[in-house]
Amino acid sequence: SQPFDWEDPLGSHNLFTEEEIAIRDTAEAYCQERMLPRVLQAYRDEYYDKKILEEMGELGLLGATIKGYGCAGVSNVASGLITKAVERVDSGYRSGMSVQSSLAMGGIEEFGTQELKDRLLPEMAKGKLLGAFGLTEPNHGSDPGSMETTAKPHPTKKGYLSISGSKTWITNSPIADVLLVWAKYSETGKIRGFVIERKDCPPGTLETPAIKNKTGLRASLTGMIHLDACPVPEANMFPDVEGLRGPFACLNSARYGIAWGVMGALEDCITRTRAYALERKQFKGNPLAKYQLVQKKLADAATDAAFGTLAAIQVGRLKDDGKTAPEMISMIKRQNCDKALSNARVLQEVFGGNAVSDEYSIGRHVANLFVTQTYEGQSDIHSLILGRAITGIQAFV
Ligand code: TGC
Ligand code: FAD
Repeated sequence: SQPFDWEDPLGSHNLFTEEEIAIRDTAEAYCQERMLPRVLQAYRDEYYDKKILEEMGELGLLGATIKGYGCAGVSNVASGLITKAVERVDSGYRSGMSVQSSLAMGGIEEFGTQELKDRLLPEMAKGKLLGAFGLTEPNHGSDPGSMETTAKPHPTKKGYLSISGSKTWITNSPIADVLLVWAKYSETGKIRGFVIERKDCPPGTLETPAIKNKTGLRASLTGMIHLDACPVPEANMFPDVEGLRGPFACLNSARYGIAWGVMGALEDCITRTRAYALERKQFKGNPLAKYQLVQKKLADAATDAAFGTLAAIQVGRLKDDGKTAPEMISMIKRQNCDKALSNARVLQEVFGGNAVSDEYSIGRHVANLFVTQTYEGQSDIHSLILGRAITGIQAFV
């Protein structure tokens, strides 16, 4: 028999290839040595160092599953391991990466013209061009199909469209060079994807103000996108996809990544709580870890982290084989985000008053994990997606 490893209780590392382990180790070394030392101050200052994406680009961590265009072309499990390593440090850093890799680069790779791919993807893979993904609007979050942003033929510029509308809660928008925006095309009334390049937008047609004073995800930049008759070349409209299938195809990859990432945040909570419980003594010099109630909290969290990781590996392998249904991704996104948040909230109790000090990081993870449960489909929305698949009856409306 083998000794029990509390850091990998169900031996998930046995399921990884040598290449996947090497990629994991590279990502973990970078995240622990270069990212972790920055996060406390960044979170306090609500500051996102955009050099992080460039550093990740140098290591081949951006758009990692994409084949060609200077991307690494690794398996979905390897990409999950990268995501988990980043989110072990902070969900905000993972957010910045997910938007760049899965949503912006992934969308261009899947639906963009060859010209857009050749021109944008190599620079995005290096982290030199930064991406954003604008689906949510002030009046339409869970129900993006009702969006009000429109694209219509430009009244004066031939070969151009004119896009007007507002998007909100958009990760990376204040610093993004390339904004993948979803809007209704006036000629058909259908949703289409548009690649908006900041450098080409005349003054006043594109504004991306930051949303300040957030209570979570403070080490990530979030903002709005205001478009006022913004001229966009017709060639920057995705040619072959219309309707919500376009944005949701990008979301399938990003939601899959979140299911992995939050397991990294939860594992960091477990590691920190275990260390604290072994160190802190109450009642006759006993460490907190001696008490059964504290042990149960750790046992619950370690179990959920191990189960969640195994489920993510399984979906990753199916994804590589082209055998995933979107509902599988809803299932692991919902389950892993809910379990990461609920366990982190319980583990927070073990720190007593010290949980309130940001030096202990547990409060930061709890605040971040609330956001992960909310974006890319709030958990109750994923319950309804699953409920629809189970019963055949939709309950959204
Ligand atoms: P519904 O009728 O369900 O579907 C409309 C069309 O879309 C297709 N579709 C999908 N295609 C691929 N993958 C999926 N997962 C798909 N889900 C749906 C569907 O087949 C249909 O196609 P067609 O060709 O027949 O038209 O549409 P609905 O309007 O009833 O949708 C309801 C609902 C609730 C499922 C959906 O709107 C939803 O998922 N809402 C949640 C919104 C959301 O996830 N927003 C995310 C914004 S981006 C973000 O949060 C980034 S955070 C990034 C970070 O910082 O990390
Ligand atoms: P609402 O849709 O108003 O929902 C509020 C509550 O009502 C939720 O609990 C929801 O589950 C519930 N609800 C809604 N409809 C139903 C129903 N039919 N039945 C039962 N319950 C229902 N969006 C982007 O496009 N790009 C980004 O990069 C991005 N980054 C984000 C970063 C951050 C920090 C945050 C907080 C959000 C980000 N979002 C982004 C937006 C995010 O996707 C939305 O917040 C999310 O989809 C929920 O939409 P909403 O906030 O409008 O909530």
